[in-house]
Amino acid sequence: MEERFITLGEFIIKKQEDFPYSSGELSRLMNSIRLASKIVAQKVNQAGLVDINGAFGSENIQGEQQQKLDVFANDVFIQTLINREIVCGIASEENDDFITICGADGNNNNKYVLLMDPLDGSSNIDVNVSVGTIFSVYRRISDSGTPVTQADFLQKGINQVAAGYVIYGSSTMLVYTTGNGVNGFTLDPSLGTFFLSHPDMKISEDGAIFSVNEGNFNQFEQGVKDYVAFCKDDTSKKPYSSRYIGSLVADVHRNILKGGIYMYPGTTSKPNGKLRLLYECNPLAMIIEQAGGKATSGTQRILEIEPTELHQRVPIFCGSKNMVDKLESYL
Ligand code: AHM
Ligand code: MG
Repeated sequence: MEERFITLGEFIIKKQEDFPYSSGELSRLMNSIRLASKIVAQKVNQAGLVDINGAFGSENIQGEQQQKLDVFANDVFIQTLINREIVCGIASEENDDFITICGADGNNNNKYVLLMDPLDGSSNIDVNVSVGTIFSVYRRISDSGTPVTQADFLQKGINQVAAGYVIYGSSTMLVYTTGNGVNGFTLDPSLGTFFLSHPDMKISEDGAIFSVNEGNFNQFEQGVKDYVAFCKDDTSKKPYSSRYIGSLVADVHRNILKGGIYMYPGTTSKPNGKLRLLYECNPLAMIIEQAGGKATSGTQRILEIEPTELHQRVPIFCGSKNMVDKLESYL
């Protein structure tokens, strides 16, 4: 079969065959994410009908409560994983605390935990702009058979076994890595099947796009201000293009494909910025590094930060390697 016709399901099986002694748990986990993302994609595509059906979070004309989409996405991912008894714990940006999962027999024998932002950028739904799901998988460090602990989730990003995102855009795409390159799959909605569309994704070393919320400019540290000024400098060459969707997955996905830098720096009012280390920064940093790029907090490689709390925030600068190097030279 030619490569362009490989489905995500086939790809997952093939990956497992490369490791004949694997238990297949990670494959089953990826298959669950594949299923959940198709369900969420279908719902996101109906979002434009909310004026007819009743806005998410409000009552519809039948007097039924419409579930908010980010809550819906959270429930779908959690339920899919619980039903298939694949992970021993889940932490979500939507939940204050992590969830412990036991099998039907009450055992906690599964070895992976999943962390996720089930619907990032959900405020963009109302204006028909791309949103995404971000996920991150770790091997538990507590003993198999015991309930998971917070320490299972507070691991450095370098320990990730897999990471990825789903972008619900003009097409739905699932992009993921298991630490051996990055592959992207596009959903054919007529078949409900993801096909390998972007094998071995690489981000170029140089890029011409910078993505940052310049509304916060006055609150950036001087080095970030100077780097933004460098990006706009047209005296020696064409200035870089500014592109900021305000939907993290979409901004990062574009920069991976086109070359660029994404920045969410600290500000005077929010010194650690806005984005969460465990649900957003670590998985995207793994993807970017696996694609040949770089991700830093400005002082440290994102993947080497020791997490201290589930909802911890960190500044992030990520994308094309030479652009991130240049940014660092200003800090
Ligand atoms: P959310 O997790 O509450 O959806 O917020 C995260 C989003 C990202 O998708 C995006 O990059 C960022 O917030 C935009 O923030 P801002 O509007 O401050 O630029
Ligand atoms: Mg988010």
